[in-house]
Amino acid sequence: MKVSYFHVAGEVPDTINGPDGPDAAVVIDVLRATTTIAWALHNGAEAVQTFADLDELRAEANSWPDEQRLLVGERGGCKLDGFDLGNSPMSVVPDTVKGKRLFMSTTNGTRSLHRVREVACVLTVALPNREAVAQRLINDQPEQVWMVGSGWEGTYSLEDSLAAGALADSLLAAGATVANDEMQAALALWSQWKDNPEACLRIASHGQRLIRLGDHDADFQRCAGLDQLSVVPTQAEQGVL
Ligand code: 3SL
Repeated sequence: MKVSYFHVAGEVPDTINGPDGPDAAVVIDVLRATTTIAWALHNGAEAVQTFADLDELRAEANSWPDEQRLLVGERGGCKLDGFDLGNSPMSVVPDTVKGKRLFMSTTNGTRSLHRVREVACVLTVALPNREAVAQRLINDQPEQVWMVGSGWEGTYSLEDSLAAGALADSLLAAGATVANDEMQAALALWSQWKDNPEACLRIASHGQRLIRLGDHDADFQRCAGLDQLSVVPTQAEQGVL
């Protein structure tokens, strides 16, 4: 297994859907979309359908029975007007999400999912389900794995690199090899912060943005909690795309 990392959707090579493209794509948005997805599925959501475009989201959600759906929307770190939930992993508690289909759009994370949508196997990962996703990849042994961060409006993000390094660390221990410099750098970042990932999330520019927006202590703790969940969000099984 060869693992590569691309910081944002815009850096993913156009060969993604050709013969040299990956067998598996893993989308990362630590703060906070892929953490929210992992916790929502863990807490009993029936599926999480993601959308880059809000009109498409509304059209699809409207075709679903009202009592079986939740609209999850965030822009600029804040909940969207008219949506049921924002993008906090603290809001997707069992009483709210159990049995519901989540229709979700966020500033950056759902764009990265859109970019990799045609890859045969699409997964999402965050720190809480890092080891579960690693074990799935180790079992399935895709030849090429491309991890794709979400960043912020096209720019690099520290926390997504951190999680790419965390996932790669587990994969390398099982024999995977590194295929690009971005992956090497992510591994170095993980090695620097693995004893205190929450501190890394807090100094990241999007962490600082969330702090400026208000009290997000619980979100930071939840997003930094390593290997707590066994859920493996996939396009095929939970409609995550
Ligand atoms: O950019 C995104 O997709 C979001 O995860 C950003 S936020 O953490 O909800 O502000």
